[in-house]
Amino acid sequence: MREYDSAGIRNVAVVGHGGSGKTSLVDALCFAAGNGKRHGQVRDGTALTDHLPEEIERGFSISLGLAFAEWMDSKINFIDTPGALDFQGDALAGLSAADGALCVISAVSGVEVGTDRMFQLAVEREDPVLFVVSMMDKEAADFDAVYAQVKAQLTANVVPVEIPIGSGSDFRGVINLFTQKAYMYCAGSKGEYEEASVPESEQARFAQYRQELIEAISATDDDLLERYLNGADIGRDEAIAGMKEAMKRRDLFPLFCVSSENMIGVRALLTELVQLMPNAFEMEELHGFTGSEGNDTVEIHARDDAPFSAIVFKTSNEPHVGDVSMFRVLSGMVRSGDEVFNATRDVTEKLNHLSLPLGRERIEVPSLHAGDIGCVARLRNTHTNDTLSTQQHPIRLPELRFPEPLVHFAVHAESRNDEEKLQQGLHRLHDEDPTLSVHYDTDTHETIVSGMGERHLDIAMATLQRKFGVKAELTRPRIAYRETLTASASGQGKHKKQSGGRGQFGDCWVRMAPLPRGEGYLFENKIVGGVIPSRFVPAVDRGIQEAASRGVLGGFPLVDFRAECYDGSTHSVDSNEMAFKMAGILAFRAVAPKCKPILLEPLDLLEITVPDEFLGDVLGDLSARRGQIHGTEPAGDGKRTVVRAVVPQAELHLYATPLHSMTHGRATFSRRFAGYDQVPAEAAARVVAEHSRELQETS
Ligand SMILES: Nc1nc2c(ncn2[C@@H]2O[C@H](COP(=O)(O)OP(=O)(O)OP(=O)(O)O)[C@@H](O)[C@H]2O)c(=O)[nH]1
Ligand SMILES: [Mg+2]
Repeated sequence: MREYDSAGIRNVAVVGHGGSGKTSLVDALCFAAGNGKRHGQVRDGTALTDHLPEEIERGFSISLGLAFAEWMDSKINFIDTPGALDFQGDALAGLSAADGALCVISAVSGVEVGTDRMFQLAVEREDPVLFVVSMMDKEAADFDAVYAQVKAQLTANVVPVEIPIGSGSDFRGVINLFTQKAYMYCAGSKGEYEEASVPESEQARFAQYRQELIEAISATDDDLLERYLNGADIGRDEAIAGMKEAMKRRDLFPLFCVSSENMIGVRALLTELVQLMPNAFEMEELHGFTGSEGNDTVEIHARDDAPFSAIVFKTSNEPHVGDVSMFRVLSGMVRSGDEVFNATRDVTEKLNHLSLPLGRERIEVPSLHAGDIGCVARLRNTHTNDTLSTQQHPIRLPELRFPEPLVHFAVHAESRNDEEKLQQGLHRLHDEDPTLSVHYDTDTHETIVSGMGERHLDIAMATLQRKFGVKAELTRPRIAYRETLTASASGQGKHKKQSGGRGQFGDCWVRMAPLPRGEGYLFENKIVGGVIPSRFVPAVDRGIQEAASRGVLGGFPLVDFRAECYDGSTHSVDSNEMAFKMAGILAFRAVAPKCKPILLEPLDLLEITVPDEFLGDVLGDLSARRGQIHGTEPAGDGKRTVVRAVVPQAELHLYATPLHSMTHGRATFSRRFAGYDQVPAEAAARVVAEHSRELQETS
């Protein structure tokens, strides 16, 4: 394997809507370059970057996949990302490791929701983006229509650099507008082509598109524009250089076309990726933190002679191997066997068997240069988002922020003996995929697993079974209702037992009052004159807390109240802590019902970005879910509105599904816990009845 330094490396994230042909294209590109040994297919499970059993079984990508192609003295690292929204965490991670995005659009389906989303994400990251129209061999393929859609829906700055010759089963070549040549492909080969002059029949289209391209490039540069207006010709190399610079500023987005199936346009695309995508040396300098406090910043350049630094952008757990960390070297060189420093966790790690990932394969290499992407197995204490550097120059990079989870389920092992394995497995899955998270809900006593969608969690359960042998089931999570008081009252709790032998005596008077929401519980000892000996007062407190944890309305914990113990009496022989705790319980049971208790439910704050044409539907649906709209404001692009609403969690289970169908998948939302509020009386009665039935069934 040849070595490449940063000037010879391109890091390209392949993004787009689900099923647009990303994985097939990456396979075709690597096969054409000779790095893929066969022309793999998604449908028979042989595509280079779809190799997980869950991916092969379902026929789509679930996790990011890495491969590379060596072309024109350069190495192009491809990061194939999943298009499905459920797995957008990996698409984000993939973009974060790349210097440019290749956005794939199906020639049949055109611009879709996922195309829009991934394009916006790439632009937000200030990456150059190159569009590819895929599946040109399909019968309904329509290059011109897709071009028009991109222009209307994504960016007016798109311009074709290649146009197809023929379409559907007649798609047989491409015309490159830089070289002004036609490339006619020989079907069934490794994508070899013959160069020819532009056929007579295509001359008119060619002339029109060529003019459009040269005008577009000239318009981005004053010198070029002046020469163009003076009638000078813009040469091939000048046009390419102009396009590359314009792409870096996101002033232009070139458009290409391919058929991965028939290997047409694939080689031409490799050439253009080398020519137009920035190499790793051109990476914008990054800023990392140094120093023990992490408050000094340092510039990071992709130079081999700089101190080593790398960012781990993905971890995957492989059977018989363990955790494999995939990282991008940001600066410096690293050799197999080097000891490096993980400044994020303050541990040293040894990088044994440095490798280059190529689909499921890993090719061992003696060293990696700045700018390259590599992987290493079995780091002891390194996770996704950690920065690796050296003890002499410790560096940390800002963490990539993953989206908040959108759906929550309770998870149970089918067999009770597997509970521990389930917990371990779930935590391993979280290490692989930060958008999947796990926590134990102490209110409802359930383990909650959260993710980006139903399918995300279903597939996580399949992975759990395959990798950790645990069969688990997902159920709708219980809602963590609570109770609280709305009025003050006082009363007595007296525990007295005299049944032969030593008796029990505890007696207290307690006043209870509501506290503001979120204040919890406060106990005040107002006993004067020792009517209850001070050693027994804490027992009253404990009794009240124990009773409060079981509530008064429906068995939910009662919170946000103050209890004041202000009177009582004692017995010189029969009083003890147990008896006063009982008295506390009895006082709570006597007083709390008099304090007008109410039921509280947890609420989430939703932030929904919705295209204006669906705003009415979304608002109507929110009010049907008992949501309170806190505000609406136009999103930056003038076509969408951001809605903020507070909605009871009980009304939000799987909200992603109805929102998706109401808006044809064009709305996005985030949610986070926003606090508790009173449940309206009618709904409260229903909840209480249901809960007491459940309690009876389980007791
Ligand atoms: N005829 C034809 N079919 C193609 C071509 N490229 C991809 N396909 C088929 O389209 C389907 C989707 O292709 P993938 O490569 O899996 O698409 P993807 O973008 O990776 O999809 P996700 O991983 O779900 O985001 C598969 O069945 C492919 O065989 C092509 O050039 N021609
Ligand atoms: Mg795929």
